[in-house]
Amino acid sequence: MISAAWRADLFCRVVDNLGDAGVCWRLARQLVQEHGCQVRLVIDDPAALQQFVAVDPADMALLDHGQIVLAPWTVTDPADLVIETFGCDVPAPYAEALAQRAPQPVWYNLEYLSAEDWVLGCHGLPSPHPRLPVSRQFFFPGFVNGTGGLLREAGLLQAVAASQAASAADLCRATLTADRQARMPPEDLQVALFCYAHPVLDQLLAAIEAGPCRVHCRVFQGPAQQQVQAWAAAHPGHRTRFTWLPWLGQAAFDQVLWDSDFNLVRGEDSFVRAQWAAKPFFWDIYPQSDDAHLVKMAAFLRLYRADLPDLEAAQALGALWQAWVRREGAALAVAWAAVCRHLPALQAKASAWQAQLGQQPDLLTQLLTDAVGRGLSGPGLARPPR
Ligand code: TRH
Repeated sequence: MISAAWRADLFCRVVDNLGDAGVCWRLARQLVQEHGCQVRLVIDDPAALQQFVAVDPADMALLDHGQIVLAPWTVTDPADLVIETFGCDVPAPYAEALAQRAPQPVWYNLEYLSAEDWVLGCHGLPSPHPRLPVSRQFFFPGFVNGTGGLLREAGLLQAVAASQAASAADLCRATLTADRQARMPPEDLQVALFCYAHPVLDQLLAAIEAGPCRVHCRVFQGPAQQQVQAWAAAHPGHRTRFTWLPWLGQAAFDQVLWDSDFNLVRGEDSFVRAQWAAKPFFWDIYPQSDDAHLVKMAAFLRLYRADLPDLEAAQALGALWQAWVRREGAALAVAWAAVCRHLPALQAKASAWQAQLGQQPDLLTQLLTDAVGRGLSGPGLARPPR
């Protein structure tokens, strides 16, 4: 662990939804909790944090104790470490102050996550300022060595394993004792659903209803929850059981993914958390106007399925993702049934993939190691050991 008392400025522009704020909040929290940084989260729409920060007392404490300070986009006094996320560009007066500051802050542009090959060539490249004598570094998250890795808090994998072992033991006890009725029937497949409102979501629900597994579906807040509720109301005899989740803090959000057998996730942050959950999943990738998301999804699938020994399982998973993204309702039903049949192989893959990703140093460790190499230091602060 690199420990420090650096001041870090994290810049976040909320484009839409929750992911921009979600990634930044996780990063801010990790900078504080694992690296002793004082973090200023410069965010143009702090309301985007409301839903998941305000409901978690531990997260609120970080704000109440001033360990994470929310700041408007007008700040002009740069910290020791500056991270702008997703190409959001710091304000011009801030960049000017940054160029003049001695010692000069270490400045990163933390980019979007992609499994595409070009990421390897771009990660770590400098991006000189067009006007000022200062340069920032591109920092690309990724799944393979040579990229910046993924956000992963210290002890995360151990926490996932302990939690999953405990619920497996609980379930086992519940099937053996009289409190069985209070619990999920063990034959129910636990599905967590966090997707965008989607044209074939109704068909997916119909496929789940008709599929080989009986499902208990926990549906996160958001427009998809309303869509699923409308579907459930229109199908009063449905056998699928639904739980409508309230807004959860990120820790509780993660826990739902850990506790499920299959996760439907979206965007970027929940996509990563599903991989740490080590459960089969499918990705409602954020749609882009030029269909760039299709290329991005194909790159991830190529990597994820590369060493899946069970070819039929690999095909089933790919067919499900493709049917969803291409909005092919009929293919979706076939693919869902196939995925259910191949769940053991897909579960084994999800566990192996999590372990493989866990070999990489986490994103923040990589970023701070790089920053220390570039002379990250704070005025009056001891330079930390390397
Ligand atoms: O919300 P997303 O779709 O986010 C994004 C943004 O749209 C962004 O503009 C785009 O660039 C990016 O996708 C690709 O999905 P994501 O990334 O999974 O973020 C959701 C966050 O919300 C995640 O941090 C988990 C959090 N969350 C909770 O903590 N509790 C909840 O109850 C819910 C529903 C979400």
